[in-house]
Amino acid sequence: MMSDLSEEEKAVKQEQERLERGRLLFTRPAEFLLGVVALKHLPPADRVEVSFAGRSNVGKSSLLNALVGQKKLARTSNTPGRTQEVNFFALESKDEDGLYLSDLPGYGYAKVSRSLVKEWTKLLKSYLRGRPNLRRAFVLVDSRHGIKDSDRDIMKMMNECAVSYQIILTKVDKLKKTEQEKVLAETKAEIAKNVAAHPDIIVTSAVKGQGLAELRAAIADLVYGN
Ligand SMILES: Nc1nc2c(ncn2[C@@H]2O[C@H](COP(=O)(O)OP(=O)(O)OP(=O)(O)O)[C@@H](O)[C@H]2O)c(=O)[nH]1
Ligand SMILES: [Mg+2]
Repeated sequence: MMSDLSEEEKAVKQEQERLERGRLLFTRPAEFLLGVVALKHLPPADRVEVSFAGRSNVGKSSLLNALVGQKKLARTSNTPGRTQEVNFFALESKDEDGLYLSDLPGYGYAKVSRSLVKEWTKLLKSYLRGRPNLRRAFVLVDSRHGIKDSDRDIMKMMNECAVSYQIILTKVDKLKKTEQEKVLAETKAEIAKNVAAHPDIIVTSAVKGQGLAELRAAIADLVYGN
């Protein structure tokens, strides 16, 4: 007779199923829904939403495109501060509830005027505060630079707005393995003090595809429950 699976085998199988659920979720067609500059234009809060925040040029739009497997869904650019609205993308399904992904305006770009920064902060704050279906904000951090003060400001804002968030390290294809490990350890140590931060950090490369399966699975956990 066949013996039952060991605990370890069970855990491996569960993780495989989790990754598969994430993969399937992202086989849905993704569509650009709309870009909003004011809150009154937000789409109805009737489905799970996750958002992507981070400094200008950190790779938010690139990561979104890589996640959904479409090169040009979200506009990427070499000009920091390109995405100036909250852009919404929808993953629709005939049989299941939909999912919204939102691409937030980048922050921390020195060359924008103070009044523009003020506008963005206002938009961001009211979005974070007034979005009941926002299940998690991913805060993207460039793995070459680690957490910066402007990231700390955003995380503080998320804390205050009771939005739970998770750090994603981006562009790890630019780092050697030892450098990756170093920035991961430093980032982990910093967020350990923070209760609103998810303890797991997802290490990604939009270019090489690293971490995408894990990120898709993390989003699927939010859609379907653990
Ligand atoms: N090597 C490498 N480059 C990347 C990666 N992700 C993004 N980039 C590059 O980084 C630059 C900025 O990427 P975007 O995705 O436009 O960044 P963003 O965070 O959306 O920028 P804003 O909309 O201006 O806030 C582009 O030149 C991308 O090609 C990555 O994983 N690896
Ligand atoms: Mg962008």
